[in-house]
Amino acid sequence: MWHLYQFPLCPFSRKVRLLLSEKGMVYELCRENPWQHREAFLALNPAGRTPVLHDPERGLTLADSRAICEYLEETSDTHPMINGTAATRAEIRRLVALFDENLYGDVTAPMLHERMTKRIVRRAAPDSQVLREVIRLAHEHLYYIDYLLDHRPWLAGTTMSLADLAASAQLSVADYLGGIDWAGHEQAHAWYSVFKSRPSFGPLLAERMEGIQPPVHYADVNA
Ligand SMILES: N[C@@H](CCC(=O)N[C@@H](CS)C(=O)NCC(=O)O)C(=O)O
Repeated sequence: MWHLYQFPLCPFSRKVRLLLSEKGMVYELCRENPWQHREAFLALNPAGRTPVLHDPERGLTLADSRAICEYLEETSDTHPMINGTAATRAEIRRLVALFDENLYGDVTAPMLHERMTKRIVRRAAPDSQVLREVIRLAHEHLYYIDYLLDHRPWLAGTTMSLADLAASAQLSVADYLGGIDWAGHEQAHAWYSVFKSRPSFGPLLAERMEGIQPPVHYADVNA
């Protein structure tokens, strides 16, 4: 069976978890705090980052969420998430890169730093100026998601794809940490609400990072 090394607020692990669940694949969660630089974990992934997907029986180790998702797509026939014409597949990959890099860099990573790393690792208070700027940048990303959804039912086209999983994984972590103000983003909010109701999303919404409580709306599928 696959073992997924992750911690509850890692957005890249969330993307892999959503993909595994949407494909109906069974896996076991292994808690890993990458900031602890555990030797056995570094042996699996010298980059020291989550997620890592490991199959002990086959001695197979996959690291980096995009490499993992591509592997799962190539080796599983169920519920393809990088699908359609070559142009559609290129659009899916463009958006996955945009959400993994820009949405993460502008919003999720600074939120994680201010609200998780500072609290758990450094025992310092968040910087309110940084938090305000992150919420402003989150609005910019949500405007772009609104724009995409004005033109298509799903982010990359007519069907749900890895682009939707990548965006919702980042937004769910930012939302947990109080970085998302959904007001004025009807399209993005309606799309995200559909996601919150999917069976693949339920376990993510139910999980908590110790010492950090999400806002009340976070796990409410009607909010
Ligand atoms: N490009 C990588 C990014 C993974 C990543 O940045 N993971 C973070 C946790 S969300 C991490 O492990 N950071 C620890 C570190 O960079 O030392 C992926 O897609 O898997």
